Amino acid sequence: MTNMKQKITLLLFMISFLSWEGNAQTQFWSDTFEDVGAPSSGTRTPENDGGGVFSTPYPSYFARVTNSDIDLFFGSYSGQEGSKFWAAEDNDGAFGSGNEEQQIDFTNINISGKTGLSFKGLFAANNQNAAFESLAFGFTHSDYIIVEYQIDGGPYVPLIRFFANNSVGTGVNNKSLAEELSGDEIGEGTILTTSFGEFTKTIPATGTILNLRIRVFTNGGSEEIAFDNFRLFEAPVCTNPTVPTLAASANPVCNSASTTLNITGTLNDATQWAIYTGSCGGSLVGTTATSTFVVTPTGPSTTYYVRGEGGCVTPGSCGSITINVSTVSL
Ligand SMILES: [Ca+2]
Ligand SMILES: [Ca+2]
Ligand SMILES: [Ca+2]
Ligand SMILES: [Ca+2]
Repeated sequence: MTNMKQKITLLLFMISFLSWEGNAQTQFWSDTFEDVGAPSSGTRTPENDGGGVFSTPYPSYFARVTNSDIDLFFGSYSGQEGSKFWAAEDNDGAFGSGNEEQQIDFTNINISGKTGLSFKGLFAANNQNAAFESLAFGFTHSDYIIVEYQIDGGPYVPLIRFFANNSVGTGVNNKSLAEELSGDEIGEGTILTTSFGEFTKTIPATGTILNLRIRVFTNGGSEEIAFDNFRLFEAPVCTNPTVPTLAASANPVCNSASTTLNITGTLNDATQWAIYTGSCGGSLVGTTATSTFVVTPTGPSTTYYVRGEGGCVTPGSCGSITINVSTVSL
């Protein structure tokens, strides 16, 4: 019984591993906002980086910071990547009227040949004292975080947006930024807190050059916003091999003689052709990455089964050929 359980557990493990491998996500870009290697490629261009005329800890700012650089209503942010992140508070206090919205552009990110794109980022905000407004509740403006992407000079498309979740003027998690999912500038999704939370969004597009931008609107004290560790991932599509057609340089062959199998097909993402006898996936005779393979069939006939294997592919059907062996002794 235990043995059977172990076998089932092993089988389930192998199945989950195989299906995970098929959808493997590979990170190809990041901006950690640390001092070195950020962003990993392309260019980060912030509208401002600092606290206006003030010295640290900034009371109002749009800047790449550590916790000690900024004057927070609640102590400090937690859960950031590394030590530095980007933070914003009271943008017009720092940079003057008309600068309530501050922006960072992340440009010239190469996505050529990449598929299955997705974005991950860490976001945080003050959720302690009901700081943020939305036009949807009759206030004069909306505070927000909006991340958008653009591919090959096309229009900017929203990726993730955060707006105030209600108009209750006191208490934790009131007038707090939450993910906006319905288009009404009211956040009803996950509420941002003082501990960075990770959000993932798929980018249902492909192209050559991708630009990201983040727009942050904050115009009051305690309207404290932060973000960190933006990343882009690809999940390469795996293309299975074609089912090959087989021919032999000689058929029938004499007893103990060899013949060359000619394999006509396309490996795609497979790495080699596997040649079997007995059945497809049966007894492995050998493998080749070329289009030929020499076999020595046994009489009265031997059937060879060939399919592409290796890499990300799931082994499928075989092409087959039966080689007859002449019984005439020479
Ligand atoms: Ca503050
Ligand atoms: Ca960081
Ligand atoms: Ca909404
Ligand atoms: Ca505001």
